[in-house]
Amino acid sequence: MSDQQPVKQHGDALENLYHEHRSFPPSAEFSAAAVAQPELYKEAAAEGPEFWAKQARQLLTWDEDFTQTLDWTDAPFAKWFVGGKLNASYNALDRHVEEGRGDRVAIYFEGEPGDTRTYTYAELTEEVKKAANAFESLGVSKGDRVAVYLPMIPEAVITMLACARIGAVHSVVFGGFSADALRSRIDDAEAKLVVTADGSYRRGKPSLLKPAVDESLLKDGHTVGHVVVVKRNGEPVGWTEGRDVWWDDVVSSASAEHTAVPHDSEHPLFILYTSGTTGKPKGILHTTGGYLTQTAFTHRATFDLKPESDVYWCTADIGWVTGHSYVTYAPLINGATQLMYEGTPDTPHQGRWWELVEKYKVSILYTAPTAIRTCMKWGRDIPGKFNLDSIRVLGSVGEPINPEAWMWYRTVIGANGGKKEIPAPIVDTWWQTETGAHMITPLPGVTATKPGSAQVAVPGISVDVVDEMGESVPDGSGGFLVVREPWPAMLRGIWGDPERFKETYWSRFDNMYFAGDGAKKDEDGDIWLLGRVDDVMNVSGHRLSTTEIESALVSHPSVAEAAVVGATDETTGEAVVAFVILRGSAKDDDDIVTTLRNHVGKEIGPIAKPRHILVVPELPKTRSGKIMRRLLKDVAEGREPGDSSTLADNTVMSQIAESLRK
Ligand code: 6R9
Repeated sequence: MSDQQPVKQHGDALENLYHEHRSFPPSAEFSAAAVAQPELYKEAAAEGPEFWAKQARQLLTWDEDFTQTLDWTDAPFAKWFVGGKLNASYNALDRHVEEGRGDRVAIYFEGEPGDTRTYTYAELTEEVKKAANAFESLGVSKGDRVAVYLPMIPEAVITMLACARIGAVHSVVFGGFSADALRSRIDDAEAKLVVTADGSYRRGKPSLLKPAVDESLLKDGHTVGHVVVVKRNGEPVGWTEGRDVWWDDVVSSASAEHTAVPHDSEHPLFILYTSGTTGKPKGILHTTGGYLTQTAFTHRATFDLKPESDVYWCTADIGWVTGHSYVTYAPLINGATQLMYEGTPDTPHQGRWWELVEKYKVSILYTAPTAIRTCMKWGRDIPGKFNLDSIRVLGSVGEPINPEAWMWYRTVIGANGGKKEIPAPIVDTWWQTETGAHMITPLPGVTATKPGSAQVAVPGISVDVVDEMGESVPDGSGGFLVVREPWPAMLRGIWGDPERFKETYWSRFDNMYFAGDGAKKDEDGDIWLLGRVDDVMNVSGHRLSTTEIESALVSHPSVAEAAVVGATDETTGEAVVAFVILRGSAKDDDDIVTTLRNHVGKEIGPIAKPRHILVVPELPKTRSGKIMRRLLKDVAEGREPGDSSTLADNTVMSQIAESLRK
C-alpha cells in the first residue's frame, strides 16, 4: 500500500488505514455453502442491467411483468422495471403465508423493560391488513403521505407496510428529532396522517413522543387530519378530540381482510429526510420495484442469508435508512426471522445486546462502528459472559470502521471471545440514504476481508474513485467516490425539488453520481472510505449538517454568529463542536453554553447538541464570506491551524487562539 496522503485531513484512526496490510480469506467450509459465489461478479459484468432484471424476477412476485429493465432517457431520473406492477407489502407478507411459510417467525420483539412479543408471518400479515384498513378508514389513500414518529416497536414495521400496501408514502421521522424538526418534515411532505406512540422506554425510564407531535401541530396551517397513537408506555398524553385516535381503537377493531392492490414499479414507496449541505433537509424519494430488488438481493448476498435457519438482527432504528432497507423491507421480502429490540445497549446492564444474542441465537448481526467502539470501551469481559457461538456473519454500517474496532468485533464477537477457531466474516457495507441499498461491501465466503475497508462494489454496481477532473484514479490513490451507472435502488429525486437533485448529485461530474465521500483505492484496487468531503457530519451514524446546527444556534437571541465542525471522536466517529460569537450582554452569562446546547436540542434533537461550544471573538472567513471550517476543525482537534492565507482577515486565527487560552 502506498503512503500517499488522503484527500483531506482526517483523524488518526483513519490515517492508520494507510498502514493496514492484514487480509482474512474466507474459510473453505463457509465458501462451499455460501449464498454468494465468485461467478456473480462475472455474470453481472457480462449482463449489465439484465442482471438486475433476473434478480427482480427471482426475488419478487410481480402482478404484471415489466417490459423494459431500465429507462435512462430522462437521466438522472431513472425508471427501473418499466411497466411492472407489484405490491411491496404482498411481497413481504402474504406470499410467504400463501407459500406455506405462515408459521415462520417474522419478528421476535424484545422491549427494553423485558416484555416480549413474537409475530409469525401469518400474524404479521393479519396486523398489517388491519392497519391498512384502519388507515383507509381515516381517509388515507394511494399517494397520500403518512408521517411516522414511532419508537422501535413492531407497530413501526406494521405501519410502514400498511402504507406500502395502500400505496401511501411513508415518511419516517426519527423519534429523537424535535417537534420543530417533525413539523418541517410534515409540512414539506404535506402529510395527512401522523402515526406515533405515547412514548417508549429509554435507559429504564419512559420517554415521550406524543407531546412533541402535539407541539408540532400547535400552529395552524398543517395538513394533518388524524394522529394515530400506539399505547406503549402508558404515560398520560394530551388529547385533541376528533384528531387523535388510539391505535388499539382503530386497528384492533379493523377487519383482517385486505387485498393488496398492485402498484406501478415506479410508484413512490417512501420519503426519508436526510441532512444536506444547506440547512433544509432533503426528502430522499424511493420507489418500489428497483428498491425492493436491490435491498432483497444485497440482504441475501451480503449477509449470506439462509432464511430457514438464520436469526438476523439489525440494531438500526427505523428512523434511519438502514432500518428501512434492512429491518422493514429486505428481511421480510426474503422471508427471514429477525430480532427487533426497543432499547439501549446498556439497559439494564452493559451486556444486554449479548444477552439477546444468546437468548435468540442470533446468527447475523448488523450494527454500526460507534456501537462497537462503545462496547470496546466497556470491555471484552462483558460480552465474554455470554455465549455468542451462534454468530456466523457480522455487518458494519454508517461510517468507516477503524481497524482496531474491526479486529475487536471479529475476535470478541465473531469468535465468541476467541473460543471459536474460525471467526465470523465481517462485511463493512458502504451505502447511503440516497443509494437505498448496499453499494460497496465484501461478500462473505468470496472476498478476503481487510480490516477497515468496504473493498468492492456489489455485483451489478459500478463505483469508482475519481480526481477533481472526474478521471478515474490509479490504484494506490485517493479522490472522490462516484457511481458510474444507474442502479435499481437509487433515489428517484428529492421530494418537490428536482433541481436540487440534479445540482447536489449530478453536477459535480458529468454523467456520474457524486456521493459526497472521499475514498481511496489501495494497491489491490480495494476501496477505502475516508468520510464526507462536504459539510455533513456523522455522529454515531447520524448525519447532521453543519449548516442546520449553525442556523439553530443563530436562531437564539444571544448568538451573533456560529460555525460548526465535526471533530474526530473515538466513540461517536465525529462530535459536534460549535464556535459562537455572542451578542453584547450574553458575554456575561455564565450559563450560556448550557443554554445554547439545550436550544440546539430543542430545535433539532438531542443528537445534534454540540459536545463543545467555544465562545470566540471572530470566525475565519474567506473573502466571499464562506466560513473556513477546515481551520476550526484543526482547533477543535487540537492541531496547529493549517494554511490560512485565503482568509479575509488573517489575524482571526490568532484572535481565536488567544480567546481560548483565557
Ligand atoms: C447507510 C447510511 C451515508 C454516509 C455515507 C458515508 C457514511 C455509511 C459507511 C460509511 C464508510 C461505511 N457511511 N456507511 N462510511 N464506511 N461502511 O449510513 O446512510 O445515513 O445516508 O449516511 O455515511 O459518509 O455517505 P446515511
